[in-house]
Amino acid sequence: LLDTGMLFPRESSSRELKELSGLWVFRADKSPNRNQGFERAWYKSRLGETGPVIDMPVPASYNDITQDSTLRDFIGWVWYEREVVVPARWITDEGTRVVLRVGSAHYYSVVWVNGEKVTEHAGGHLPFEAEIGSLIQKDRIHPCRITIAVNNTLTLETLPPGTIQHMNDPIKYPDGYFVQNTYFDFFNYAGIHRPVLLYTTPKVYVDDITVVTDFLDNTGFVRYQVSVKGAATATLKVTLMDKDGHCVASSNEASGVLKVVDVKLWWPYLMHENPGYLYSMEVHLMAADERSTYEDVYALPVGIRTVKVTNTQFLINNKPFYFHGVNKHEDSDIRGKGLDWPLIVKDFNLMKWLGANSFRTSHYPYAEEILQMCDRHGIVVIDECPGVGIKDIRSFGNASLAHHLDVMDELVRRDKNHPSVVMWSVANEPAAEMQPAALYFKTLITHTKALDPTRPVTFITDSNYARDKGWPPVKQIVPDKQCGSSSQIVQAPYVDVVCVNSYFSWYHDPGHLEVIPIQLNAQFENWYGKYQKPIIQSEYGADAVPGLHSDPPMMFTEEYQNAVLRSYHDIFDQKRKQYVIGELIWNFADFMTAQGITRVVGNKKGIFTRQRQPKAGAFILKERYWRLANETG
Ligand code: GCB
Repeated sequence: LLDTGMLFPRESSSRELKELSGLWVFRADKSPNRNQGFERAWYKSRLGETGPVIDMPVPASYNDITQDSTLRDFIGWVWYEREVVVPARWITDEGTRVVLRVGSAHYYSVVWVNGEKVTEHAGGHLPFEAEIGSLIQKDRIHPCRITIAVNNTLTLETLPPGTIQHMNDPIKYPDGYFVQNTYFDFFNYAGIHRPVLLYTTPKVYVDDITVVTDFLDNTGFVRYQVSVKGAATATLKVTLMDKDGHCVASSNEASGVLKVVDVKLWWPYLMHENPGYLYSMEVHLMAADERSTYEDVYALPVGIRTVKVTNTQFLINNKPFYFHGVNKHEDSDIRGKGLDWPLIVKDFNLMKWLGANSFRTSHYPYAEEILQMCDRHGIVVIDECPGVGIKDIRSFGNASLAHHLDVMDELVRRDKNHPSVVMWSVANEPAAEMQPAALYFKTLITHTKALDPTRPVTFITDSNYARDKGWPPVKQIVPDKQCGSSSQIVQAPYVDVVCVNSYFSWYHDPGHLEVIPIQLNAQFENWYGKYQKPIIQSEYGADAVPGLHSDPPMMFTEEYQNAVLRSYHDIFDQKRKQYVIGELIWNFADFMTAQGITRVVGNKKGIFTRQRQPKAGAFILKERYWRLANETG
């Protein structure tokens, strides 16, 4: 288990922050073995001295920034570099810790400062950091040079998994030709996707805070634990402030329970007139050693709420919560998966316009900045790890499982304190019927519950018990030759909520809208009949090319998307009074995919275009979600 915290970097009276967003120097290593950068130690001098460089914005995916298709589809190492002028006091004050933090870089990263390696990290959607104070203090060089090499190659041991296929036929392919295969449809955008920061803390500092909340009648309880690094003993003062800055509870202990009288609970959007209420937990640390005294201050937003699951309901603050929401992607024109504030705020405005109260972070952890918005606006989140496309039996191996467990550690460590996060999703559409899946998911889900006993855990399935009755699988993206004869969904017993994706009248029975009611009805009854657990329709939808029309509806038109939505909604309405606890449309917006014969410049199942303009389906959903909000909260 991880033994350090990963608190979001915040300024305070004891912490400074320097954001390194903007233009970096960049080069893709296009040498035949893609390894020249390491062989020639590009990190030792300025990147511009070892070859040609171009401007590259950070944060952004590099793929769509230039006109060069070989960069868009590049596989291998790319190199980023930036020089930073560090404030003199960071260098001269030995009581200061300087940390370099990368919000996320896809997929494998190695980081150097002034030519010395400071860290490396596997995984594309979670932050990592390195303490660099001693290094810059040693060199006493003000402009410090940060070099980050990032490799987007996916293998059977990465998450998500992928394979590199070498095409050795000289009649068909150039010498050394290879491609990256993936088992998911979104484009494998790469680069430095989230902000890179330098921040400081004192040498003795608040390393981590964990809060778990509860309430009884009008009293709220905040069980907390603060961990301190850098000294054996420190004096702490923990103060919980309400929105108006009044202290509502305090303590001098490193762990304990804060009692809040007349508690204001954190409520989801549309469930309460004041959703997303946040207290601020201010942790004030004081310590001293023979050399100096240290003071650290960190303020954590805290929402007080509970989450429980029964066999028919999902309860937030003991009230039934119905997920009427969306699945998203971090995806947009030009910047790819790069964090972009205008896009984030626009998406929140669209979700509110729609009456959406929730989303799933399909299919990887989203930026912390997005979760902070969810906390403040009361948008409920199913937090998914990058376990998407686990379709190859080799991905169930020990090394893959070990990495998957590590990723869950990192995810829970990062997101555990967000009130908006109400459930963890450990995977999307794994090949659940393969023999090793049972032990794999049992281990993974047990591990996740040990990391966080307070939230339900799920994985998302595209399988259907109706298969046992001779039906075809709901959908098959990858022809699965290793699939055993059993269609048991072996890991289902371990989840708290059954989340099912289905695309009736699309991936099979294409064009046959009339099959939706019978097939959807059977899907729900079979799953509930088998497990008596509440069900979320975690994906459904149809591609619609904006502006394409036909009546009677035909596939790919806006009318067909409308018809699919309406037909699903009729069944949801019958079942939501029983055990269906949510519906998440696939997808909020059109998104880029790899090129292929089923995708016309991307996946068009959005109810908004990639530019965030509504298709006809958005209006159907808007009307429905506002009606549901009035009926169910
Ligand atoms: C799914 C996947 C999602 C795809 C979607 C589709 O089941 O979970 O990642 O984009 O289907 O449109 O094929």
